[in-house]
Amino acid sequence: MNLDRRSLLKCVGLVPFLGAVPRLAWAAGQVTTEKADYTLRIATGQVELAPDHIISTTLYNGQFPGPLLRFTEGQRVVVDVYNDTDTPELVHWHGQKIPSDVDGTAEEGSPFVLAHGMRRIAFVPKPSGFRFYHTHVVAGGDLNRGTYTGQAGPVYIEPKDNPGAYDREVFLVMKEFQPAFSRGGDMAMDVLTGDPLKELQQIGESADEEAQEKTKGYEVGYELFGINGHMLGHGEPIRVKQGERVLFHILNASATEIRSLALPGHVFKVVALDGNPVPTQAEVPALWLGTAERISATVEMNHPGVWVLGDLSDDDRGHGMGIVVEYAGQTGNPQWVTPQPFHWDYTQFGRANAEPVSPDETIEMTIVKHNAALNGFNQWTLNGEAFSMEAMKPMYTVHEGRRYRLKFRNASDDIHPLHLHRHSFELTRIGGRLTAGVIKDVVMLGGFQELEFDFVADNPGLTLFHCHQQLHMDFGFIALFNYA
Ligand SMILES: [Cu+2]
Repeated sequence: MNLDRRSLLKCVGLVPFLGAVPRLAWAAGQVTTEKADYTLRIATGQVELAPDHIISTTLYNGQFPGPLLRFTEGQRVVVDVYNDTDTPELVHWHGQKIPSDVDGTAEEGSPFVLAHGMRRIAFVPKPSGFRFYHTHVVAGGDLNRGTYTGQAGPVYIEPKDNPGAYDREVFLVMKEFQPAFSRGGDMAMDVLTGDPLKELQQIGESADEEAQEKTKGYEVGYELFGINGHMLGHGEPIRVKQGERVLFHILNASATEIRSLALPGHVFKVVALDGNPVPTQAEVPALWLGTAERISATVEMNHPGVWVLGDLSDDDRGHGMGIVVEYAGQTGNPQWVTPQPFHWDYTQFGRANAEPVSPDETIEMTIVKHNAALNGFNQWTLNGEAFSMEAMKPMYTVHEGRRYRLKFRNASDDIHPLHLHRHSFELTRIGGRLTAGVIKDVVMLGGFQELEFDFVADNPGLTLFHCHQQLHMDFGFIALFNYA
């Protein structure tokens, strides 16, 4: 099948790197006896989601999530990555402004960590805040590859000065396991503010009519769900005291899904999105996170009891997507109360009435889904072009120092978590509203909606843009940016 051929081609494409990779690793050993700050070992291992649900997948250091890596902004870090698996791997440092060769993507030219090989990676971490690391290989039709595995772990880059007013930090990594293909078509979720645009619906309808396949392509569903590698009710609860202020750092490490989180009787004060402090620390009853998004939020523990901190989806929570919050001295079964319907609006965290800065240039991308066009998988095109992993051709050339506005037009009903590598961007328009000051590296684009964000070309080198939904990325939803 096409997929196998493609992954084979990728391995063949590796050959030119074969000489370079060991030399780099060796050179590091020769020049210095510097010890690595961290070692990551990629290998198959087991995760005990619950005593009767022990799963096997690829992990970092035999655990899920991978170890919390704490870096200091601006202080160089050395990470040794060992790959004990039979296939080449890539570790991507998500949300960091670092060079292309260490960012960890094939499209940007980062060398693979070869099967049963190692690579020493060194970079200066920035910007500060909550980031993460994860594999960046193509999974295609192989649900044992890419972000379907357990290869994800949190990174916290300590700022030079820490403004956080909280009693303690809790890191939560939301993740599904036991993926399987389904062909039911995915459920459209009423998550984001803003209305669908007629014009985009019409483009989507024409694509549907042109498609040879009348059914929608494969989607991925999951059997088991968990937070920090434990199904709800298993693993240690989060133990809190009345009056405490807890800072949660929440990561959606899903390969494909959008997640939500609520704690009955409590509100979240959002202090940072994707690790970047927000201009307006709005309080919300629930959080929504697209694939790879992070939210840092404080919660005042002022409602004693034993509670479920869980996903709004009854089905997913029922299959494990939650964790127990237990106040000191409280006992009993954890309680869940479904909150009122709530739409996620990024602009509430922006600067009120702010006009975004004018860009030097605007690039428009129209996103179209071609039902089941690739062996039963949906194909994705940006302005009519699906990215080719064989050609790896840059689509846009940017000039250092210029401010670019990317305008996305989504002619599909899917929500897309759009991700730009090696740069942060500022939201300027979403759901029909102007905004400023919200700095992110992933943002959800609603079905048949438009979205605009700006980025300054301030980190020369090949730069990958893609949808973080693994199925979308692997089947065309990628654009590569080159610097002039
Ligand atoms: Cu997508």
